[in-house]
Amino acid sequence: MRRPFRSLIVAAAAAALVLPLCTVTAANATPPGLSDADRSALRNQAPIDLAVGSAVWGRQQLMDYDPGAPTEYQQVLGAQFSSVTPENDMKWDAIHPAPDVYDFSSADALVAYARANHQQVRGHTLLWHSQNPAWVTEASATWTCDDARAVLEDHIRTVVGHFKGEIYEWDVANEIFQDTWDAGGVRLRTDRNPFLKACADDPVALLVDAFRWAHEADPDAVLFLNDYNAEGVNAKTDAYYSLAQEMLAAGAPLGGFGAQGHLSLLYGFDTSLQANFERFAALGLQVAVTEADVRIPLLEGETGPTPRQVATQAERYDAMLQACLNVTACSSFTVWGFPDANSWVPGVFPGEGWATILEDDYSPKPAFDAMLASLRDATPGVSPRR
Ligand code: 9MR
Repeated sequence: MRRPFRSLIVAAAAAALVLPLCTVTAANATPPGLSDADRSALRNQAPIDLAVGSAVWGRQQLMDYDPGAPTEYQQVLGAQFSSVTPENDMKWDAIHPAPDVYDFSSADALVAYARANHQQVRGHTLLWHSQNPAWVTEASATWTCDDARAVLEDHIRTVVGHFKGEIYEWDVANEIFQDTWDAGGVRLRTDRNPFLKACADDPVALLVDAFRWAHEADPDAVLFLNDYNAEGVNAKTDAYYSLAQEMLAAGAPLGGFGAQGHLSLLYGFDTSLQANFERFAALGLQVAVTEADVRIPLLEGETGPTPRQVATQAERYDAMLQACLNVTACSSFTVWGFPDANSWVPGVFPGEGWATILEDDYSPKPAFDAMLASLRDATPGVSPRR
């Protein structure tokens, strides 16, 4: 059974453009102007201090955007979400393909789309071991720390400066810690991250400066550390907690900690997410769920998940959202793309899939319904959490 969801989308998109979301603040108030379509939109049910976002690949989805004739995907993105994250468009290989070449074309298209749809933009990402262009990989073989610093400073100042005033949160440093199962255990990625490698003698000094450069280029953006397997209280998040304290003590303009939230039903759910968020919030940081998806191991011969798997997926998405709602420092909750046809999961995890909150025809899955219900319960109407 499918609800008549798609027919509501256009009306919800239109309402999102005209409704001043912050005018209704009383608890339990349902804004009189909200139609059924508005009540079916995540962005309209979220607290006014919580952005609800999705990753989107601007190059593939938004280059042809015409506000007068949006594609169905573009309508859903605008109707449901108050925030967008470039899934790939602001990564080094996309935006800085050659030493003296910056290509902002697809990221600019994404920012223009977000503006037209009254959405905020999460910047992603400035310092990462992955998706670096060949010229970085090649040059870094002989980098001194000063060389690496010069390249990184130019990149951060140029990219953050280009989008100054357009980005509310930046993932400055992404996945900079190894995992417990990596050789050497949980420690900064001084082997695989070319910048940390060149500055392995004092990688924290590089991180502090990376945050400083970003802050100088856009003082209004909140600057995040971001990682996977960083939901609960564990060895990796312990390392982040120590690093955050060290960076703050050194005066770094660190503003947030992001747990990506890439979950799989092959593993259990760590219920310490809220406790983890609370300890980072106690340092004065914002927290966020930045890349939520819940992939399902699909049984051989089956075309889709079992009802039990579907229900468990909904519980996991909802549990992450609940942890965020329960911590007022949680400023954004972002799902990592939709629908399943756009998900990164099948290409990387053979046998797993069905990871997003919308079906390929954009009808809502139980995970979507659970999230919508939680947003409503937490803040009936559009009232704030605090
Ligand atoms: O979803 C992204 C996919 O399209 C890219 O091919 C991939 C390349 O590494 O990166 C994916 O996004 C990642 C994100 O940037 C950082 N956290 C993990 C995400 C999933 O791999």
